[in-house]
Amino acid sequence: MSDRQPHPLLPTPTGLLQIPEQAVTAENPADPSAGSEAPPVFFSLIVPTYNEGKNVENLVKILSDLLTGQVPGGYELILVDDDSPDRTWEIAHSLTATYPQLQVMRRENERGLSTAVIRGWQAARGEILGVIDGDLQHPPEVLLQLLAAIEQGADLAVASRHVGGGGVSTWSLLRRVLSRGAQLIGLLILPGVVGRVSDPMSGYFLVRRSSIAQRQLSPLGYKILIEVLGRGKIRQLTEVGYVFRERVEGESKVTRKQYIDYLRHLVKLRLSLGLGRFLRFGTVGFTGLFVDLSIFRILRVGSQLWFPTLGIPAELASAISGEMGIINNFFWNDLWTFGDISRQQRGRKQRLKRFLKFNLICLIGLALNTLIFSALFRVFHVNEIVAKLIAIAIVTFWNFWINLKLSWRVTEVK
Ligand SMILES: Nc1nc2c(ncn2[C@@H]2O[C@H](COP(=O)(O)OP(=O)(O)O)[C@@H](O)[C@H]2O)c(=O)[nH]1
Ligand SMILES: [Mg+2]
Repeated sequence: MSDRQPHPLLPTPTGLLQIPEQAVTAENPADPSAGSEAPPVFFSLIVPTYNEGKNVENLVKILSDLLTGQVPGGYELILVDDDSPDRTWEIAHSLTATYPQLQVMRRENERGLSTAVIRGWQAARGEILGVIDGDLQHPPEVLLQLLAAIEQGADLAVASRHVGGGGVSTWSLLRRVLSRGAQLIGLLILPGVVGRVSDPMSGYFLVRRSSIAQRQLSPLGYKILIEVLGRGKIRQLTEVGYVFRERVEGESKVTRKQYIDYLRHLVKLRLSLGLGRFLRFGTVGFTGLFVDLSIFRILRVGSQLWFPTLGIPAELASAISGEMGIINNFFWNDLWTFGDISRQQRGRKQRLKRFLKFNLICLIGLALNTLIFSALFRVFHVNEIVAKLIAIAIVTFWNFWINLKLSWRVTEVK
């Protein structure tokens, strides 16, 4: 034990959840009257805790052994505890005498993992801001790889369970399915945000202060990474694989509420980021459905009126009306859904190329639709309307991605 005095507790920032452009340092104190003497550092790592009393000493020791001397420019650990009944904050506070790079914030007026992380970042002195769980489920060694990625220019370095070297140790099938299901829902609601990383649920990452400073953050629940991806300015992104370890001490705080908060968070972000490309695509799809059905009806009824002896066979009518639907969808998608991209690929030839690709993709989509429908309906005996809806949902998603990647390919833009 050292004979140093423990630091005072860090005051909890209040007001908006916004990270200052300039770190809180001696020259730039959060509260000028407080007379902070702390120098700036390169890296600030936040550890959110709630009832982690049994983990905290071990964690601080491991992190300090790992990082001390390894971070040019220095680092700090900020433990943000929500006034845990097991007094995690008090245990951590007593460690600050031994570990001068450790700071402790005891939050008494706010709750929740994501806001705890942001409050920690607001008080941080670093240029690089990070977060790691306080229960040792995130292997600390990976921090060195994350730091290296940042040094190589990444704005955001994410520890991921779903890239090479990553995994989830001994999760049950149900837990894996739930986790992937949550990811899929995220992809549907916020493809441009959730689709940027393989593991959007990760709570282990580093981000440049400059990428998130001055942005008004307002997360809900657990998934702070989604907030950072959604509202930050992240140009370069690197993922590093890690295996999510089992908990040895303490217990998980995840309850059903976190799943609901996650959904609410997705919707909230979606609304504040505006109607995304995918929703525009879905809306256009609806108009196409209307065009297809109306023309089909007109052709069938009309053919009986005009050519009572000949008639237009149902298949022919369906093919014609289907193609009209496709043309309708192309028109609106080119103008609206992908308008920003098509305006950069002008010219009739370019447009025709996009149209032909779109057509082809829609036809493949139709085949896929029929296949999925038939499998669900005949093999799994799903109700036919439900089977149809599932098939439409999957194919819409597929159509969207393939069209984004092929028909309106961004890389073609110089
Ligand atoms: N400050 C704070 N930390 C929290 C809260 N909920 C969870 N944590 C911490 O966040 C980390 C991850 O939580 P955990 O319950 O282990 O999530 P899981 O690993 O997904 O089961 C742990 O360090 C928890 O102590 C909270 O409401 N406030
Ligand atoms: Mg955990």
